[in-house]
Amino acid sequence: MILSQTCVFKSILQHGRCFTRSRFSEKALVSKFTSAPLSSGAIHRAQSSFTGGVERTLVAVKPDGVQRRYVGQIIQRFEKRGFKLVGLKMLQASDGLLSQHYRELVKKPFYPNLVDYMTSGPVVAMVWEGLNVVQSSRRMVGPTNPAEAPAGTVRGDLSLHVSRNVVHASDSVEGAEREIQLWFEGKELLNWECYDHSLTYKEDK
Ligand code: IDP
Ligand code: MG
Repeated sequence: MILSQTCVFKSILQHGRCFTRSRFSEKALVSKFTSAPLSSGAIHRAQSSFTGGVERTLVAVKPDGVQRRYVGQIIQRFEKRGFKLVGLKMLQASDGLLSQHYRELVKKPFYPNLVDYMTSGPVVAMVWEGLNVVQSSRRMVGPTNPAEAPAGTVRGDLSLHVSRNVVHASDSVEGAEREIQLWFEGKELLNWECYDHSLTYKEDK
């Protein structure tokens, strides 16, 4: 098993080397794995040759999603769509973090229950990057109330009740930037180049 994994890994490395010696040289690869500053839209646009619409968003698998072992499925949906994972961690959210994250909701009657829910177990927080990722991920996640969420959305497929809706996704570009800064340190976000970039994007001339 270990031997075959090693072989596959070696073959990927060898393939990467001969296929893309100039574009993906080891030196270039290493230089791409630097940590990204948080407000790094401009940096990303500079590194990519397409312009506009490249965003980052915060997606978090909430404690019910983690307990129900949906982390892998949720990650897979974003990977399959073509988005790039640039940050990932599991953490126990604190009351303080949540009061900032949900600052518009602190006066709502359901807020205490929301905090109990969100602190009931670990959360898996992620930052995804790509074209229009904020709006697209909201559509992939579905409406807040799973009863209204269409089949095919994360909430529509995996949840039933508004107080246990499995996943969070930022609702605007500005909100995403604020939330990413709240949940991640700059050094926890990686700038890296996807080998399949040209298969998912039409590059500007
Ligand atoms: P969103 O997660 O779709 O952006 P928000 O309105 O920002 O929805 O609410 C944040 C979270 O608060 C929801 O995902 C859900 O967990 C919880 N929540 C919102 N409305 C209610 C409610 O009426 N009852 C219980 N929990 C709610
Ligand atoms: Mg929200």
